[in-house]
Amino acid sequence: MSDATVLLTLDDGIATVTLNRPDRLNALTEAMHAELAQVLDRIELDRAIRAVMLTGAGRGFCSGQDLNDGATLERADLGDTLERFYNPLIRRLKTLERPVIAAVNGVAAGAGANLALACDIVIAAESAVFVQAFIKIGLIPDVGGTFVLPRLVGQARAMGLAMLGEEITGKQAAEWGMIWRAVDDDRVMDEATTVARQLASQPTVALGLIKRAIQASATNDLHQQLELERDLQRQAGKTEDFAEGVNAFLDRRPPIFKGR
Ligand code: T3D
Repeated sequence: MSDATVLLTLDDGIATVTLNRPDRLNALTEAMHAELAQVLDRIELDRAIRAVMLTGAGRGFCSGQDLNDGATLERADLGDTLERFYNPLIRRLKTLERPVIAAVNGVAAGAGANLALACDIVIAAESAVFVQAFIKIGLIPDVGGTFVLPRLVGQARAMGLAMLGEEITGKQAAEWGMIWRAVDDDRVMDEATTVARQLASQPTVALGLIKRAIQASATNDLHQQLELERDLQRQAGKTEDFAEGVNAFLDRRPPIFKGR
């Protein structure tokens, strides 16, 4: 059994990152943030990795900030924690030029919920729980929650989730459009792996550009977005995978994308 609080396995172009403090439902500590940052360094540098899967060991996905971790209560400035650990983590996931799939195997609370929602595709067990637990300890949703929630589920539901701190299941999250899909509890890893495999065989550069375009649409107007699409499509059109896609279509054969 590994002592590492974050595990990384590489298989056929897929990096699986497992938060590994199951007895604390994978609550995040400073040490864990440091390990996670190292794992992301490695993923960023390895171009053979074409999809990333994030999940939790044991029965939880992630219960947010570890409320026992050292200085949490004495710390005068929680903004400092966000600035040093959480905000860089979310920025890295958002700018990683590879698709990131969250396999939400169980409870995702507080920062853990919003960490999942920062991933590009979220697949959850039907009985998994998403909870904006912050208000229960006198905090506001962070880790991007106040940005992403109203965009995913609308202001009314975002307000309810944030202010009431009610739990919703993976099934409900999928029905609300908060996540991509909820599946039977025992199928969550299989489903996420299937999606990861599919993404790992897709044109990786285009997937990275899709991330950029869809994120930019949150703040761009239509004219800015049209210009951005022009610029990004120009890049996509210069890839080997675009040439392969067109040739494969004309040859009536399945394309073999190399991710470049
Ligand atoms: O610097 C900063 O702090 C700013 C950043 C803040 C970001 C945040 O994430 S704030 C929100 C922090 N998270 C929470 O408030 C969630 C706390 N946990 C819970 O509400 C519940 O544990 C859950 C709803 C997640 C799950 O409930 P349940 O009944 O399934 O499990 P449990 O029995 O409560 O938890 C199992 C164990 O994990 C338990 O330990 P024990 O009794 O077996 O020794 C519990 O104390 C521990 N645990 C769960 N969450 C955390 C935790 N320990 C430390 N920190 C946690 N967040």
